[in-house]
Amino acid sequence: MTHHPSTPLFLGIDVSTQGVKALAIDAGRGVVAGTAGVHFGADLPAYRSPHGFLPHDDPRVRHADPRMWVEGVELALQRLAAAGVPLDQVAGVSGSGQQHGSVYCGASFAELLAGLGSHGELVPHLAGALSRPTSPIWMDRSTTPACMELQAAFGARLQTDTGSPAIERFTGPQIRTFAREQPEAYARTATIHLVSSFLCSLLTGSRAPIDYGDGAGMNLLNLKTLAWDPAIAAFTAPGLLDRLPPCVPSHQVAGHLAAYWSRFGLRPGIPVVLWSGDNPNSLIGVGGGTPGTVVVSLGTSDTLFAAMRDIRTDPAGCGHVFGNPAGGFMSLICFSNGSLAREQVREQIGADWQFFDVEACRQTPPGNGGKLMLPYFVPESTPLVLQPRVRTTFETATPAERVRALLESQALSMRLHSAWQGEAFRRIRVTGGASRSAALVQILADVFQAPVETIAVADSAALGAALRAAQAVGGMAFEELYGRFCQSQRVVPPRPEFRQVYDDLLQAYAAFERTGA
Ligand code: XUL
Repeated sequence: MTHHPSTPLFLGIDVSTQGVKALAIDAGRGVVAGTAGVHFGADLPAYRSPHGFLPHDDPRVRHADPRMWVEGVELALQRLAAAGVPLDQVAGVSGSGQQHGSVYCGASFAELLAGLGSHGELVPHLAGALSRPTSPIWMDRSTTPACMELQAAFGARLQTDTGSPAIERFTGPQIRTFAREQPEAYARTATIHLVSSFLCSLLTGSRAPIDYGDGAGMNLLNLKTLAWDPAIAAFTAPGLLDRLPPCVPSHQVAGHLAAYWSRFGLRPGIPVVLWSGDNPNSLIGVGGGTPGTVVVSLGTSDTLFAAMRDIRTDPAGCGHVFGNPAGGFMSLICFSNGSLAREQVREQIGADWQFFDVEACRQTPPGNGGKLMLPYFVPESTPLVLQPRVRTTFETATPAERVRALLESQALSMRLHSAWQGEAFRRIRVTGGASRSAALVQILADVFQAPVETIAVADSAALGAALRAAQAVGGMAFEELYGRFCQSQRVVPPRPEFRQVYDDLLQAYAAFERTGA
């Protein structure tokens, strides 16, 4: 169906692990004008990356070919135009990249950008402009020695100043590892980009800055000064500060769309707003950019993120702090055993989802007689548990009690491990597959004593990028945009009569986790 916009369109492009999503919004009318997707494995098989990364003998090594991301963006734009979205009506564009991944550009990358389009297709010229042919992505776990060295050199300051302790997938440890293992290639590197700033540079035809949202996922940005930390950068790799683009607020215009992109129907010269990471973009895409809302995404692993007014860091070292594209900061806490654990328990008791999501909690009371479970079927990030192991406070339990023990423990863990933010959560927004579970939604409301809103925002990162473009270029307020694009479907209120039950159970859970995790 052809879309006839009455107001300008804004475009969000999300380059994630598995593929690319392009999404155009008519911000004035509050409608999504169209979306198009590309799956790297299925649509770009020549890159031999069925899951978005290159196979490697060492399972800790996870790299992707950055040309695949660019080709994915081009194909997504073609498909969006083919779907009838009038790309010539787009007035501003922004994007989202999987976080932490880094792209190593040689000196000729600047020339490639300056002459964008004068040599025809972009992708065939990219390889010659890179000093490292592949990019480590967030799934890479091969940098433990670099993390230990950073930690030994800076101790607690690393976390209090950059928002996270040294983390394998974060860009600083990745850069340190590369500079040491391939010093010549590092010496040939003129600029190190994140996935987000790399693609933004290709759109504008000039070196794009990194935004505070994605920049905070590098173990390099000092959140107190909002500048690269000179001492940490110098320790990470020689001459690193000269190789990093500046880090600036997310709402800045990076530049104007290069003429190259007119081949897809876009108007050259439209403003390109800085790209950011997928999690900061999702915060905006689900309407969570204002402090007071906590967003819980219930997927294979569960993630919890929330806007924060001031910088605070997790004393346990599990949660991360990134820049919030709407201003201030945001948390990101990952619970690895999310639906993964829910699936395991459901299989163990041989129940269907109707029983798991509804019946089990009808048959059992809130508090469950103190039955709790530490459901570490795989290694857990929050709290940090390296050896997977499931523990319970009980020896025998009915299937229904087991389900409640799992769900209550998961919700209590979220409350316990997000308390460091010091934010009173006035509402919880849930997304993801398991938000269909009536039981889990009610338990979250009761445990946090806050209303839970279910939202049906598909493609939250791409939508967040489009909303950011509308805010920065179209001059619309985020609150207004949230009202138009991020409405809740259902609101489940907390039941005050169970406040005490869960305050008490939280203490019991914390004690059990301390001894059992
Ligand atoms: C966040 C993280 C992932 C990536 C890819 O720290 O590693 O969420 O951003 O989605």
